[in-house]
Amino acid sequence: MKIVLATRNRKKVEEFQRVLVGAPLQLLDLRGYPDAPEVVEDGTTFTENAVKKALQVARFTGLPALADDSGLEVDALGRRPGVLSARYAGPGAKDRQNLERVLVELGECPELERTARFVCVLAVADASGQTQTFEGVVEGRIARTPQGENGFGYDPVFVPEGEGRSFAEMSPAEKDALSHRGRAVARFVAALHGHVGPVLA
Ligand code: ITT
Repeated sequence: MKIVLATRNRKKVEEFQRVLVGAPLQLLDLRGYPDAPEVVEDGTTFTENAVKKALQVARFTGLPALADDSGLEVDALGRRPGVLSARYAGPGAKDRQNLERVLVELGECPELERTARFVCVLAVADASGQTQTFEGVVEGRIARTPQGENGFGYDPVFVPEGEGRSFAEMSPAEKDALSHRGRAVARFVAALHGHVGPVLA
């Protein structure tokens, strides 16, 4: 089955290509559709935004589409940045600026209160408008300073539960095995193999 990855984030595309190796899918991405419209992410939940992205790309391309809406929820910040993760420091903000804003807002917040989680909602849609979603979550905490060079986004400050290293200090395979995206993709692949649900039937 051909499926279009409905994301403009190159790092997400790389992660999908890694974790979907071996799945019975031919992965296409938006580089092949330069005129695909920009999706306005105005939903208040990851699910709303993921479904919107997948539907718009499926309708535009006429092919099934797989979208990811994801982000970081920091408990001491009332679960922000959440759906605003990509633009927490303002429109067009760079990953480093977003991460610095989280660190500044947390300030001297003690270790035990620096709990956080990454959430990923994957939405699959087909051109007829049917959708399915799959969620993955990884619990962890926010480090005091950025550590490591791998990954993207908030990886240098996110330390998964039970680990001493940030995602950015792990190899890609180590991150994939623990990550919110890895977990959501595992659920998607299980459904694919079981041929369950409207889109994957
Ligand atoms: P698309 O909408 O085109 O997929 P995006 O980067 O705008 O790309 P989102 O709206 O889903 O995607 O925002 C997700 C943001 O959450 C992302 O830019 C990072 O800042 C953060 N994020 C998500 N997954 C992450 C991960 O695995 N590691 C680090 N940060 C992550």
